[in-house]
Amino acid sequence: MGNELSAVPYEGPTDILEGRDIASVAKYMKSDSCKNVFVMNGAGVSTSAGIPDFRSPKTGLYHNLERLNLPYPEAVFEINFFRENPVPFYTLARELMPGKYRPTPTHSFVKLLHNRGLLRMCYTQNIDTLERLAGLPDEAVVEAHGSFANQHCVECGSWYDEHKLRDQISRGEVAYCYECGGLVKPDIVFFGESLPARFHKTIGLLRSADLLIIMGTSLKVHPFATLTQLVPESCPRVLINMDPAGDIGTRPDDVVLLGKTDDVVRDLCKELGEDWVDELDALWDETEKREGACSRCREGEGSD
Ligand code: CNA
Repeated sequence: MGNELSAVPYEGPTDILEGRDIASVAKYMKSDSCKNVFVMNGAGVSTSAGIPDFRSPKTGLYHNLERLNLPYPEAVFEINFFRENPVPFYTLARELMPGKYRPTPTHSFVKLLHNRGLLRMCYTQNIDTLERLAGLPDEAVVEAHGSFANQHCVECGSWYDEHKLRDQISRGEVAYCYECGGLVKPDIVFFGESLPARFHKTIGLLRSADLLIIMGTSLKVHPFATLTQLVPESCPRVLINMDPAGDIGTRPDDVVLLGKTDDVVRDLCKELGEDWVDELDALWDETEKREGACSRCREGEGSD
């Protein structure tokens, strides 16, 4: 946490884009110069699915955690606090657990980038697995803060059954390891834990970025937020968010598009062409059929 950069907006001419607006971004995306697009997602891409983010005033999780009796809001995602008192996390997990939520049009936009052969990698801070439910293959996503897709004992590392944990979470019961009796938690990354190896292995790819699209994040959690610094200086960075974030706006080809991600990506698709809008709608329609399934159920290995 912390280390925010002070953002002094750049007001000089652009280098790569014609302008710092949505039409210029679309024009660049259609050009031969834009082949490797990277996406960074935060909680704001999932709020329209009904999943609260952390920091939005009134609706964010941190605002609504009083009932959990925490010493401070971040404690719910701290491994040492979890070892002492797992109940607040399990209470929250019941609300956040995947299977209840449908991907948003913003998730379908990322799938559309993939279908068009533009997406090189989608880095997400979200633990809701909605990128996968939108149809992105595993190799196109890095779940930088882990997900509910796997679960292990925090003491001995033994695997725990996904369906059993889901049942226990939905009943408000804490799960304990079959092997050593330690606490079980989904493989989501808590403050104080390392990010998955795949995050570290893939971040070098950002050096090849022609475009970085950052959506629905306050860019306050590190090291995730530092990904914005790893693309070349010449790579346009586009922030789609309700509020300004990080240092986006300080480089000549930074574009800040303030608004709801679902609305802005639709406007961007309109600029890209009618076929983009049609495909976006079709991809989002498909997500309705996938709603409500957990990963094993989708693969036909079990039932909810
Ligand atoms: P955050 O700090 O709560 O910031 C969210 C940002 O999104 C804010 O700047 C909001 O203004 C903005 N926002 C909210 N709704 C919209 C919208 N519809 N359109 C555009 N912008 C919007 O969340 P971050 O992701 O930056 O923080 C990182 C944390 C949040 C990670 O560790 C996640 O694990 C964690 N988180 C994940 C989920 C999830 O999986 N869906 C939910 C809540 C928190």
